[in-house]
Amino acid sequence: MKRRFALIGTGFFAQNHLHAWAEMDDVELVAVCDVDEARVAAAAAQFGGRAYTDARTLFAAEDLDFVDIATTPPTHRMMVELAASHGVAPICQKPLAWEMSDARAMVEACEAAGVPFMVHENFRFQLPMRRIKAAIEAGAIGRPFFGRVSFRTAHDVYSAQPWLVDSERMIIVDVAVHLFDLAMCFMGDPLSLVTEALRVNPRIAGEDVATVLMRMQDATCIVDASYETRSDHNTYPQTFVTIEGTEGTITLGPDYRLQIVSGTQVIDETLVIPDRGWTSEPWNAIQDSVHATQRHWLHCLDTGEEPETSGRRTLRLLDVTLGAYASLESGARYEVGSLS
Ligand code: NAD
Ligand code: 89V
Repeated sequence: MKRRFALIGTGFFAQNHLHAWAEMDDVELVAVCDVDEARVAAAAAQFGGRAYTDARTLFAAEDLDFVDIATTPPTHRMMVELAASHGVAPICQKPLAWEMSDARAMVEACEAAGVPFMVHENFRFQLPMRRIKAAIEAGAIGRPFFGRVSFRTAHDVYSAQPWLVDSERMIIVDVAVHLFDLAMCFMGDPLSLVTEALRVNPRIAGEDVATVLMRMQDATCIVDASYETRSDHNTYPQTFVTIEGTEGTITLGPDYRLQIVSGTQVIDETLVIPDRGWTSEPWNAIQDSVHATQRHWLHCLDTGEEPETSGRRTLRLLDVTLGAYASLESGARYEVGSLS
């Protein structure tokens, strides 16, 4: 049975969603939507589906099993609530929302409508991150007690995502949100955190360098991100990870070098990201994770399992993310859950 779906927001990153969906023979793209007529026409021409410029018109006209929402955060709540009101299951891009109240409303709308809801948070679905998760769950390093999840580059992110230039809140809610999810995936939920951040680039509105120290149960984890880190090797958009445990250490370094020290055993390998035909460096690991994320969504629709990044579970991630700003603004430690 093919699941019928629509994609809303045929902009920059949605191209990866569309390519990944096009690989799958158990879904049918019946419609695409964007307020930008040229963009939606191009998407329909390349990937198929009827083209709409208004989401309400689309939902009124189409019979859908799910909708893939790839717009920017200001429209996420409206789109998710619209989907839920039509009994259509939404998967929605990150960050889910810029306010907890909006995120809660989306989760409640989907639960009231009885439709599954997932956030397209794909960093945890990157191949290297699945390897790290599996090694930790297999007990390879014992109990983790220290972590660092780091994303540092001077890449010009603004050319492809110009909406980030004027975002009053930037690298924490757009990048660190991914890193918090990885830290929580590997080490569990934080109890508290403290944030330092600043703006280095005078031409943007928000913070572009941030460091967050999180306190987990019997562990600490540093999450750090920068769009102003100059080096001789631009590793954008790679994420580096260190997890230290009572029996060993896992390190993910530049260009997917993974080292697992487990007791006296050392595994050193350079991971190879599958070439999907439409993927290309430097985005290939993220593009491959888009496919994995979307396959997970379909698996959950088939089995009824709650997605790893369900809307409900993402409320905790958003509390951490917005709590990082609360700590930055107060100068004090943030007790996780205070905003929920
Ligand atoms: P974008 O601006 O390039 O694309 C968004 C599209 O949505 C635009 O074409 C816009 O016209 C359209 N749109 C806006 N309002 C609409 C409405 N009411 N109805 C229909 N269409 C509407 O943005 P982007 O850089 O592609 O980012 C989109 C989302 O993807 C953001 O939330 C961003 O954080 C996220 N993103 C995720 C990843 C990742 O998964 N790793 C990477 C980059 C961006
Ligand atoms: O994946 C993302 O959300 C992008 C990136 C952080 C890679 O620049 O915005």
